[in-house]
Amino acid sequence: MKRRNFIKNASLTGVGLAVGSTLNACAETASEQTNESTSKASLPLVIATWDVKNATAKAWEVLQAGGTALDAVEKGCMVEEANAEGQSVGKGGLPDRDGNVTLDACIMNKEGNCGSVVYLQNVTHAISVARMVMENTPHVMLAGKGAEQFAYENGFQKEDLLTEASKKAWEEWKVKSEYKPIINIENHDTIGMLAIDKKGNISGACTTSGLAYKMAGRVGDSPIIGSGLFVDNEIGAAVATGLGEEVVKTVGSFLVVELMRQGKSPQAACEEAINRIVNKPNSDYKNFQVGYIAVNKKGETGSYSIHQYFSMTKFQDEKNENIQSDYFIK
Ligand code: SD4
Repeated sequence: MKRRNFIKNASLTGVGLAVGSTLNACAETASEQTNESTSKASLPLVIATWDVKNATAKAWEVLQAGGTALDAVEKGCMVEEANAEGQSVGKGGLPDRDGNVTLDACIMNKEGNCGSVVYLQNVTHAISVARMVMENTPHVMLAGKGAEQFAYENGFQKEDLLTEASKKAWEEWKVKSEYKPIINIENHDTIGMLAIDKKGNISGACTTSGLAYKMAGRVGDSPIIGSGLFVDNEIGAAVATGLGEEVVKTVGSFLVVELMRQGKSPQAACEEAINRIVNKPNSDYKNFQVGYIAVNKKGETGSYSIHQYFSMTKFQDEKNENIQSDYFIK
């Protein structure tokens, strides 16, 4: 067994996990690209925040055809971005308090490379622009006009993202509200997706229109690597949804992955990351939502949120299901 793989397996077995699969791994001829410690029966798999069966089905199609986890999460997120009926991400996303739809997205691959766009306007597929930032620039993040210009230079079309339905919702909110952004508990504005491909490699993506009716210029956790999303191909990946300010303050997705590195299951790691938010002095957690989903290198998954209004969609073993997540406030 190669030294690199020995170290990788040792980190998984350090707390007594995966002994059987480690032995199997040692018996295999290891390729640097293949994850020997993952149970073959469970691969590939894709999970996503919220009830997004069409998006996970698209990712699954890519994975089943032998595609990479990176292609799967990008193509999966694009389904929701293109869905103008959904008022969460991409086209049709709810605008900021001035009526402008501004998108944030990021993507991370098995090598630990990442790309991100913040405050992107007039371009539906923020996740694909984020991927281009990762692959075609020396940078990790482009913002605002620069991101938009970069998108046009790479063939993306200019589109009006504010649909009639979202405009109407915003106009109604203006009349009723105290001009505050809506704190997301029961609805969502984001899709986060994590996949493991047939080779055992992990990638993740996160795309959002951000908090509905946010202040102009506001950026949340979703495009911030380590907060909204983190992938470590040796350990696992995590992605967040909910009130981005709280996720950023605890660097939530990085925390979940680091807790898995220390031996916690994805479920226990998500729970601990939520506990960090809830247990902060004077935490106002009863009035906001945060949820995490996570996957480890073995293909085990977990999800946890503060409130019950959260679920995870999972496509694995030919089954595409939406699973109610466990939650903190019972
Ligand atoms: C944000 N985390 O911009 C996003 C919003 C979200 O479900 O996830 N809504 O803070």
